[in-house]
Amino acid sequence: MTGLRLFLGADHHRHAPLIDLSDGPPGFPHLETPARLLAMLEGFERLGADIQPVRGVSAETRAAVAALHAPAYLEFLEATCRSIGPLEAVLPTVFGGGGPDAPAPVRAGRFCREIGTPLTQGAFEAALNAAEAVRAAAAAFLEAGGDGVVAAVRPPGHHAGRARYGGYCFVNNAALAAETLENAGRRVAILDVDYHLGDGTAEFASPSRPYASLHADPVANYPYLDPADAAAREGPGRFYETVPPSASVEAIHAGAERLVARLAAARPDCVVLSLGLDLNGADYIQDEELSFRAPDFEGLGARVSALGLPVLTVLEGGYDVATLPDCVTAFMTGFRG
Ligand code: OKP
Ligand code: ZN
Repeated sequence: MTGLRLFLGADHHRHAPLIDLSDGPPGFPHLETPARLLAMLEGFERLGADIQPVRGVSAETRAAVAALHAPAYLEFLEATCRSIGPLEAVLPTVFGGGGPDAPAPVRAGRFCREIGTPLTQGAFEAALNAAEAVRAAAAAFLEAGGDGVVAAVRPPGHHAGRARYGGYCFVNNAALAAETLENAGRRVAILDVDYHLGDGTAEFASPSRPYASLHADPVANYPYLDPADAAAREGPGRFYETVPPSASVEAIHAGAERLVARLAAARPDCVVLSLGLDLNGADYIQDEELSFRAPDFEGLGARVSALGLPVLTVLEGGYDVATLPDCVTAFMTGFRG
């Protein structure tokens, strides 16, 4: 597959959480690992992609992240990560309490609503480096157009809100990509095909920056939203397609087709694709196991390409390391023909 250009957040391994307490104690080996990005890269390598490693973070990217997220939130992340030793982690212990001088785990509960996302020494560094790779990808996309540009990054971003982290995410990479393209005068829509609703990205959506998401029920699955929470429902600039646990592969493809048509009707001139590969029913992340499997991503990619618009891709979830390469090749085959 020619012309496929990846911008790799090469410092991603600085964040390697060990224990995943998402389902409570005793926890399981954390799913959001460096190995999962390597597995996705393996898929892109099979497709002959040109992989450009991006290292560190520039002052421009820091400023762009500061324009996207709340100052107090970024200060908390930076200071807390600086205080963490190697192999240590910070998880929230108290939710919504404590003052500015409270211990880090208490402060964490002001910015996070769950205990599955450990802050590690390198979490902020890795998230900023992902942002750097996203901005490099956006610059290449603005220059070349087309749909061959991918930001190959972790940690993922679509659960990160303006002032909150969680769901393995710290900086909203898709919103950052959208903002970068908008600053260059583009009209951007965000399409998210991860198994999970991107509640963080939903926070950054508006009628002028529509967000369309295909996902499992966000009340029965992470982010386990309160049904009264607006993010759980469609609204101005938010288009949702919920996949029931019993959905056939054909029904999932049809859902993607409807969603793409609705997003295209909002008339963006380009699309940021949040590409999660965890619709794969072999993925341990699923609370409601779908019948969808790696080869079925080809049909999903084909539905996305029906947008007929230039697409800048940003990677999100996908945790089944054994089948991730096949998920990537299948999706890209359908997507790029
Ligand atoms: C991040 B992304 C369910 C565990 C859920 C958190 C999931 C975060 C998903 N048994 N843990 O959207 O892929
Ligand atoms: Zn996901």
